[in-house]
Amino acid sequence: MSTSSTFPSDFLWGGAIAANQIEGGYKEGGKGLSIQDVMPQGITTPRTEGPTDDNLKQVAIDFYHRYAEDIALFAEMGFKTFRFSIAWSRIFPLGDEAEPNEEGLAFYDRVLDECEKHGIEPLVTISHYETPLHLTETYDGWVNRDLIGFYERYARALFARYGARVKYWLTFNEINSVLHAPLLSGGINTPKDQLTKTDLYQAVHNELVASALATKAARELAPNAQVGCMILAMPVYPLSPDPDDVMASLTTERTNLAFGDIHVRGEYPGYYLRSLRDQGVDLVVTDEDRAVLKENTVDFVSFSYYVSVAETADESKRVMGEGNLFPGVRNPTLKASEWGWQIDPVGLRIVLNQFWDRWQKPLFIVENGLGAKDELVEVDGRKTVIDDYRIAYFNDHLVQVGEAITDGVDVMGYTSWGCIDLVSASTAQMSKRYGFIYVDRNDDGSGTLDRYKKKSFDWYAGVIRSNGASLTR
Ligand code: BGP
Repeated sequence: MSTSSTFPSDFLWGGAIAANQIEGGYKEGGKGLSIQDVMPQGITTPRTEGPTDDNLKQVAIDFYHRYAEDIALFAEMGFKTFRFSIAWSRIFPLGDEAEPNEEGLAFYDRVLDECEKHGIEPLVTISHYETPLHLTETYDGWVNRDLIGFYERYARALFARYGARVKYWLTFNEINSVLHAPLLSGGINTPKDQLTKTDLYQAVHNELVASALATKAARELAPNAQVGCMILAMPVYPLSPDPDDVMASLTTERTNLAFGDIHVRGEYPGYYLRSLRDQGVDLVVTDEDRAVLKENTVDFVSFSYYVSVAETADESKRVMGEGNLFPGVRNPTLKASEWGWQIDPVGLRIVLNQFWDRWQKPLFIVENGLGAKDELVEVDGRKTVIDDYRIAYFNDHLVQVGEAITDGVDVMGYTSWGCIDLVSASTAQMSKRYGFIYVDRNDDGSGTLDRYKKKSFDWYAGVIRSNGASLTR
């Protein structure tokens, strides 16, 4: 049975990517190095001293040179929006310069030209796991308060240049992930096992203040823009109805919810302050920081959603499964992807309802998708992938988005993650494919970089064309 469309007529259908996972051109156009240049295996191994040839991200899928062709393919699917990130080190190669790099700014002008040509609304992430390496090595990343000023200068340069062309902005990708992946998410050079809790939470605080200052800058420089936070959403279910398990799941979930609470309400919630005290964390928070947070709350909340997890107070039952960047207690009722991420479409409806009830802010699903191994085959003389598993994943999740909209949740749009195959963030593999478009590149770097439409390409085009009415329950 197909669903009659519950999606609003202005629903922003599209796809999402991040600069470091698709652009390549890692030293072109005056670009400086970023943390990604010393993370050839993602978060699975410690950073390297300098760039190494085995790093797939040096070329990635060569979007730096093929952006026009790729955006045309997105347009062919009918994208209303395209979420991309700007590589900070293209604009400020070291991160602490006074003036931006014109060649870097000009590259994104060209990307925006292509979006405009096809009537695609850009959705721009200011910082997506690509802190300039110099800021990591010289300042220890976000542990250092100086980063606030460098980020604000960078954000101001973007609003000044693109503010009239870009309506939707996200300040930090999955801002809560810094607690789990300090180098990837916070540009923090100190290895995780040597990082003090105080330094880690100071980095969190510095990012939150920077996020609010970017929102403030957008109000001044791009008054028509809307600024959202971006949270890694991962609903946490109690493993059993035992009240201790319910409390444990609430406590774990709050480690993520706190970031939305602060962005939306402009202050630290009591449970968060208690957790800092319990952990012996002593933060430097100025009165000015408090005022900046309070006065510059977000217009909307965006989030990624891949998995739900469980939680229990009983240590002996804490069997861990894989998650997006950090593990969680395995839910025995759910199946998992080839990478062990548990698949839970209803969890997306739960998150949407929970966030709406809690914050009453428009919600934007800016990442969701299935990382899977694909096989390129030939059908009627054309290379393609018969990815029915991916179609099923998207269909089931989008049906739940429709349910949430019927529940009364204000959902602005949906951008699937990795609408074109790209290098994975956690494992740096090409073989973990998310796209509607196959890119001929392998884990060993071989391949022509040619693009092929998968079966899901036409399927997603149909969903967009029918505004969700073609989804099946
Ligand atoms: C999120 C990141 C993305 C992305 C996605 C899938 O955490 O924001 O950058 O890559 O997860 O994760 P992975 O690439 O590790 O499969």
